[in-house]
Amino acid sequence: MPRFSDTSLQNSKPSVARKDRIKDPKNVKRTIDPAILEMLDVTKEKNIITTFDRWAAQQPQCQFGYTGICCRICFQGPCRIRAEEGPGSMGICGAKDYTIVSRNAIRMMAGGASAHSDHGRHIAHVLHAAATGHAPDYKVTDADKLHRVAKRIGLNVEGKSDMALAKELAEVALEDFGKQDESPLTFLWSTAIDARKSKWTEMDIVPTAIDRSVVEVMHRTHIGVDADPINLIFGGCKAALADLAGEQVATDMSDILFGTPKPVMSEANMGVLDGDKVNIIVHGHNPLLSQMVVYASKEQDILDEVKTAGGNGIIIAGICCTGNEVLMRSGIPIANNYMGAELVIATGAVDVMVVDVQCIMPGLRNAAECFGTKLVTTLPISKIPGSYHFAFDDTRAMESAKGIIRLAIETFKVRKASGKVVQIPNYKSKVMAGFSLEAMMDLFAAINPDQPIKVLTDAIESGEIAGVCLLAGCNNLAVVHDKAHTDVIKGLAAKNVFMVGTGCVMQAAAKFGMLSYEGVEKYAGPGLKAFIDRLYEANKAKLPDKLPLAFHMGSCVDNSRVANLWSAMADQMGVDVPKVPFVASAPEGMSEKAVVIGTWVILNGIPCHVGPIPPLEGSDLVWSTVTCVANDVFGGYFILETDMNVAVDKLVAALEYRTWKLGIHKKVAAEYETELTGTF
Ligand code: NFS
Ligand code: SF4
Repeated sequence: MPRFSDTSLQNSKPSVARKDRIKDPKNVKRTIDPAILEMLDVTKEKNIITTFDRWAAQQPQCQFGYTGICCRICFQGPCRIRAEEGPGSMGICGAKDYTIVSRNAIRMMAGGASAHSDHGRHIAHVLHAAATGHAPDYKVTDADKLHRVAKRIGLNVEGKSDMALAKELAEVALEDFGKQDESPLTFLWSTAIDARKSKWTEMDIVPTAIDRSVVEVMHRTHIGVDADPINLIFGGCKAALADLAGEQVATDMSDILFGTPKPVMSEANMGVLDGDKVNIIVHGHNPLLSQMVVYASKEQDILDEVKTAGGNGIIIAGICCTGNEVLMRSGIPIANNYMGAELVIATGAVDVMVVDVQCIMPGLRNAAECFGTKLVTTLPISKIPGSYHFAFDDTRAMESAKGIIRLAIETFKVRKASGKVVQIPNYKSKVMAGFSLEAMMDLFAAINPDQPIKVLTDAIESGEIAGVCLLAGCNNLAVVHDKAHTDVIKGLAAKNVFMVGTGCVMQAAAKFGMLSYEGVEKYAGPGLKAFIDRLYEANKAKLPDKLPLAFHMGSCVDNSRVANLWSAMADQMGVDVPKVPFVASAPEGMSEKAVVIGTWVILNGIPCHVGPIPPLEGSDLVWSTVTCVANDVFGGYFILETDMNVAVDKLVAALEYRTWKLGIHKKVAAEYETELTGTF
């Protein structure tokens, strides 16, 4: 039997020493986005501070915090690990580096799980309210999806009206948050494959209620509870699986309420704005608000008011994941990703930026004030001093959304009357998005109607493509904005890796022409190009354009769609997920949500690259647990690597290793006429 030849890339050390990681730290122009570069000149000239200035001002950053060995869990602290041995090697309570690092890490996971799941809970509540007549502006838009999800979780669908079924479904979803029994979460158990479920059960990390898993993390990390790093990390793993369930709830409920995405064309970057129109930016995460603003912008009374105000029309554009939600379902353009939010305001063309929750920089308020933009917060848990607060009322959603648009129309009038010139950088790229799992399967079904997913797995087994990579995550100025994302995408494309993605990385891809066929022509290796062309040829009649280089699957909660994709691949191949040639990369990961997603990606058995190094280096034990031991236990592990070329090599090596191993298993199974091994 041949041995796998190149193991040099299977190591857990980042290739760049800590002191050399932040290149050119005081340079404010840490981006390759031409629109942001143009706007940074404007903010500099006008003396307006943006996140790019604040990053430079924070350099150099504290190395205790950077490596995770600062503890502030009780206020005897902060305690920092300052020595290898003696009293300085522990916190005041005696906590060692590994306890401090793992406690901090799992609190990040709990934060991420809370954010995603609370978002999911809100949507489940609204579905319930819609089904019981309390939120009349929302309805079941995708009854097929409602039925599919209901059947998946084991509800009897016969003879029930859509509304009755929606109510029942929402109730089951809501139970997953707070039930008190010991049964697994319905929204986790109804999607994972059996081999993963046994693994998680064996490891005792199966969450029984989403909220409880978060509370348990907060409890066990209180001073003087859990000090065992492995036990702590396993507690974090439970919260991570709860997060996956919360994301699944968010995705399923959003599709039912607003429709399951299908391929759609749009555009990305600041050039989508138009100074003669009323410009509204939706920024944040929850489609309950943004989708309603989109609906409201099409109402006749609103269109008439825009006209009367002298507007040439109305533009809604998105930032961050709520932008992804409305791009996927309504083709709403992308103005920028997380890091560009203040610079979009600096165009002077934004009349209202309306936000809900998550990844909304408090610094936006300053930019908004300087450029005459009204920053509008909408939810009780997310307010920013100095901004406007318009309480968004689910029970009168359309009226709330119209109120926000009317504020934009008023601001537009003031902008026009003042004769203020706007400066909109002339950059935008064509985008194809809308690839829900259903849309992907539909593409595959045009080639193989009986077993659509086999189109993807066959392409891997034949060597046409090297495997699949999930591109996920945020922006982080520890790397050069959008450069890390685009470098990873270019590198993987050249190596024939099929890419799906979510979140702010997809907005980077969108801005740089990688969500259109232009990206295929420029960057795809021959196998990947042949595969994408073949998919297009089979689906030509129903597609609005040629297919893109990377397939946009939605917002960050829609990573659940990607988990469903690899589960479908594993199922078809008859193996556990760690055998599937599938990897993940968050080249610019930053948020607690990214930490928790990365964790459940690993628990699913997928190697996961993160570009900026998370605060784990302060404990060798924790570092080797997440980069090596995790692989033995779950089949997934973190690849923490700041050099994007090396990261691409490591990701491709991980895919090649899996394909090689799968080949061996197949050979053995054929030789001995046995089943493929179900373990890894
Ligand atoms: Ni995900 Fe999407 Fe962007 Fe990161 Fe923030 S918006 S939810 S957390 S920064 S990708
Ligand atoms: Fe220090 Fe322990 Fe308190 Fe942390 S919990 S701040 S290590 S005394």
